[in-house]
Amino acid sequence: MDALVLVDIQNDFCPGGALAVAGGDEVVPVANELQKQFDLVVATKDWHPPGHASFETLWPPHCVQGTPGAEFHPALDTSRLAHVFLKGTDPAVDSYSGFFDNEHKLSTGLGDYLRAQGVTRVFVCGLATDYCVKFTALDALRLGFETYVVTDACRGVEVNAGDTARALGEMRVAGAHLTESRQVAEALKQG
Ligand code: VGL
Ligand code: ZN
Repeated sequence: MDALVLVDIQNDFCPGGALAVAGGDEVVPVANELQKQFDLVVATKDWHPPGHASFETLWPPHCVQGTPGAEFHPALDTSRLAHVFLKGTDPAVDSYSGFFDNEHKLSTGLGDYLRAQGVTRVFVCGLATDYCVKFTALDALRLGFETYVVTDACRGVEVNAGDTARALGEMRVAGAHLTESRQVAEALKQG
């Protein structure tokens, strides 16, 4: 069984949002097309309480629970999402991965959910390549899922120039397949 995992395709990570990723909204049509090829699609949401620890250090306040910035991009097709996993809900610990918090203590339930559905391969895309997509893909690999990253359905924050390319390299070295959306149909056939 294959699953598509849509990472944090939320308003605050799109142009005009609180932590905008350049071209973040461009992943939306690609993600919508990709969804049609999967029987199982899940999504994550960055879902911080007000005053989250990360707002004092690394990031401006973003994806605050219940605010418009935390909603999915309005053009994202959410009608086929089997489940939405919330991350970053602990006020003190951040969670870049869709599977675990950054201390690897708290699970979102995504891993168990995918296993229970008989998933062996995951295709990951969304925002941002160099943070949440990267850590989601690395955890998927660590949990034993064959992991594909659909690169044209991802965009990076690029706090430092080159972060996106470096992140893709790290994922590849860790065992992820980097693929483009037009190649996904072929990869699925080879299941
Ligand atoms: C993210 C920074 C802070 C992400 C979330 O979704 O990549 N990045 N919170
Ligand atoms: Zn966040």
